[in-house]
Amino acid sequence: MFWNKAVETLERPELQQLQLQRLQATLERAYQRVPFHKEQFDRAGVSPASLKSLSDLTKFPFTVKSNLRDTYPFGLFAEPTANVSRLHASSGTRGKPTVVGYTRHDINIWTEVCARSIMCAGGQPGDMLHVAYGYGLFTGGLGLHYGAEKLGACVVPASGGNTPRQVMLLQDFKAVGLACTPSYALNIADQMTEMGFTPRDFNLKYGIFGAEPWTEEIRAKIEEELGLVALDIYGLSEVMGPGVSMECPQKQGLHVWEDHFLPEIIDPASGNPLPEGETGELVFTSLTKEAFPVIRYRTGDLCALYYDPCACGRTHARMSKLKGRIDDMFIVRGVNVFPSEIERVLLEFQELAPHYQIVLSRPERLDLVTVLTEVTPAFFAGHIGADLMSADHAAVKSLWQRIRQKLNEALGVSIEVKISAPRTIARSEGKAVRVIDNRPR
Ligand code: DLL
Repeated sequence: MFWNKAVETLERPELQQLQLQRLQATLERAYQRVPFHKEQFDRAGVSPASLKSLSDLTKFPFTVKSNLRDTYPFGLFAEPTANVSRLHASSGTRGKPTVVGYTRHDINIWTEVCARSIMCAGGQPGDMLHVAYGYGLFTGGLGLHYGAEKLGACVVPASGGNTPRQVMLLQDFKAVGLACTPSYALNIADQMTEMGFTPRDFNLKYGIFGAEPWTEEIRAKIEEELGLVALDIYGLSEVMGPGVSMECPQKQGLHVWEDHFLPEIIDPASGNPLPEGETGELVFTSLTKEAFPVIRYRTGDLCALYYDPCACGRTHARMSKLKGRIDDMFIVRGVNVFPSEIERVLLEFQELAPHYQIVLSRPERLDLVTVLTEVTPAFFAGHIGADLMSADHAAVKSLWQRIRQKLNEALGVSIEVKISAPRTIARSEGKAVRVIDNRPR
């Protein structure tokens, strides 16, 4: 099912023609209206006229996150705030947030791509969609809310938090779609079980989960525990918010809405473009944005792009599920480790709940990585009376050894593991905090 079939199935030559026109207009807008971009273009010896074909884009300079911070709050806007109808901001772990703006036209486009995304996930006009992404400066809640309304769905603007109440609403209202982070979906599933419900007490059919990395193993858990089809949605505030790309039920990657967002994959070290199918850093140029055009924005996210049409009929490029962010990677004794690789190993263990945290410390001169895991209530109940926290307990000791061995085999380095009782690891209500970095700076 398509929200905008003509565009979503456009033949590639036509799509590329459209992209070229829009790209030329975007470069012109950025150059004329944003002093930062003019300086960057001038320094690189390019002007909007240098772009004759899509491949000329590689001559243009990148934009990076720190450029947004350095021009805080509105330095990269191409419109005065009087013409901006909405601001959003991403929290940022340190210092000031990064601020983005939308004209009315930008909001309309965002609404369109979110409507497309919901339908791509299997949503229909008339569906009830429960949106448990945060509403506020975060783009998740409001972005999908507008898209769902445009689609003709009935939106439940639950926002994040108060999980028992979310479960009650899901049960009473019988929403068919759930939109939230995958870690929050697991939290909701836990809460359902705790309140004595099974998926049959609900009416959920599909989930629109994103805003953080999640593995296929987490997908399988969510699908089993909530009884729905779990699909991946991607986006970032700088480019728009949710709805930059969306997976369809084929689960063969996320369709990038390429009539509005032009993706590239580069080698993060050299900045050179990488061929189709190779994993590298995802870079976006906006094609229709007015208030906050982005030119070759380096997302820091790692994935690959594929251009062959999908079995669903959509012709827009597909990006693979994200491997994670470049800055999420840490190095243990010279070996690069992504949290997603640890997640994959942990989820193989039936004894473990799908909640974990990775703590980085530096007790002496070497980095130490400790994975905090927790056992399922079933495992815990099976060993009642035992001091589960004690590494001497035979069942725990055996589990501990097996986890360490599997992690060692998969990652090539040894990692500390701690096992704790059910519900001891902090639950997420939005983006999960997977890595806690306690290393001295
Ligand atoms: O997270 C927008 C969003 C809201 C996307 C709701 C999907 C659903 P930011 O807060 O600016 O925007 O964070 C953007 O989150 O660069 C990725 O690192 C990460 N991210 C977003 N979607 C996914 C995903 C929103 N599906 C940053 N898989 C991005 C993995 C994701 N990581």
